[in-house]
Amino acid sequence: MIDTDLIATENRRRAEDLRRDYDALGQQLDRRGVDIEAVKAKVAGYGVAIPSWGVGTGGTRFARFPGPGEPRDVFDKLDDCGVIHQLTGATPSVSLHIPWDKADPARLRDKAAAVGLRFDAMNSNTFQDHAGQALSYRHGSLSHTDAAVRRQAVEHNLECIEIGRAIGSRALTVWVGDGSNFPGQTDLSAQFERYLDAMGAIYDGLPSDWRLFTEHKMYEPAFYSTVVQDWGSNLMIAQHLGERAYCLVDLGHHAPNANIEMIVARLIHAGKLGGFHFNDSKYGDDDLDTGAIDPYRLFLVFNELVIAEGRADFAPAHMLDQSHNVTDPIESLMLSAIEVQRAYAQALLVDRQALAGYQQDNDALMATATLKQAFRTDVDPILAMARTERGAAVDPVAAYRASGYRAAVAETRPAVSGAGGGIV
Ligand SMILES: [Mn+2]
Repeated sequence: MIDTDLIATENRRRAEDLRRDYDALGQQLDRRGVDIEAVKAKVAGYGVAIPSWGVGTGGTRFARFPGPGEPRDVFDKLDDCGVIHQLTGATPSVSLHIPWDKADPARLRDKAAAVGLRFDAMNSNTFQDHAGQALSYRHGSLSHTDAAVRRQAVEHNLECIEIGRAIGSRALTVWVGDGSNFPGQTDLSAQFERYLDAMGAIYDGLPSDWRLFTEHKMYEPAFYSTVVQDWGSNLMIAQHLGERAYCLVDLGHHAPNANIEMIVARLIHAGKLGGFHFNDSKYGDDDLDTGAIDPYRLFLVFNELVIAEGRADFAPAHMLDQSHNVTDPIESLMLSAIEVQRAYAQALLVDRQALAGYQQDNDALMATATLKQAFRTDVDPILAMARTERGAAVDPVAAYRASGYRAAVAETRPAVSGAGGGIV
């Protein structure tokens, strides 16, 4: 972890400027009828989960170029996640991936407590074969034509639930690579029915206080069709399984130009929005850093979430899910968590009353200008003030670099080979 004296010293250097910026923004928001302290309190209460796999260097199907000090196991990953939360105060939980993160549950619990984290949703993995596995997922898992393969995939998911129960998780996320690469390769309807049947067996094993998330993806690794291709299929699954089944929206898993904020609104309407995997993309499922390409879209998604905030039982799970190929993953994840917080803060600034009036009057120009006013507001002082008040860093990347954490862990974590594909 980072020396708290170093964080305090770094923050002291920036305290005076931050106070001035915060007060100026507070006056501006006051003129707009917004209480800056109320916005800050909401931002401070917001958290986004870190995926354990995110702290390793990602890659493409062509290659992976690992950086220094790559985490060797789940305990190293928890150390890195602890640093991210210590410096941002925005990432209180970690989402584990089984079997990559399989370890003694008691040790996992102890380690998480030691670094100030808890566990978010469990992630199963039937999109690749694992050591010691009896049957292959080459041609699918939960929708495989062979009932024995489907059974094996169901058993794996039930094991993920068991591990999750032992470490205090309350949700299972299922994403499968099942689909087809050629027209005619699979009976699209029969494959979906096999998938639903297998998911039903997993749902039956779900503890009563757990939620089950299914994640749609348009393509990849199957390139012609995927069994959970889009939000329509995903909604059918959640409605078929039952009230504890919800849809997860990964921002990268849609066709280019898809109106994701409208998909979010529809899933909210159906009471089936389970949560998000945040990332950004330019061309496809690029897994770029959240907010790197289209921060306005992220804001528009949060605009829908803020509208729905007051709804009963509305508690979507928020997680980052992105691949860091050329940056230090800790730095990318810190900035991405802040980008998510920023979108939330901006969405809180929308003048709802004015917007409703413009919508009622069909004043398209002023309606969209009202959203833009909130989006254009520089909320950095709110985010930084929320961080410093809880002992996190005003400037997390500067504090992280000053700490020398990466060089220090590189001393104890051996360099790893970058050979082979690194798709994550
Ligand atoms: Mn995802």
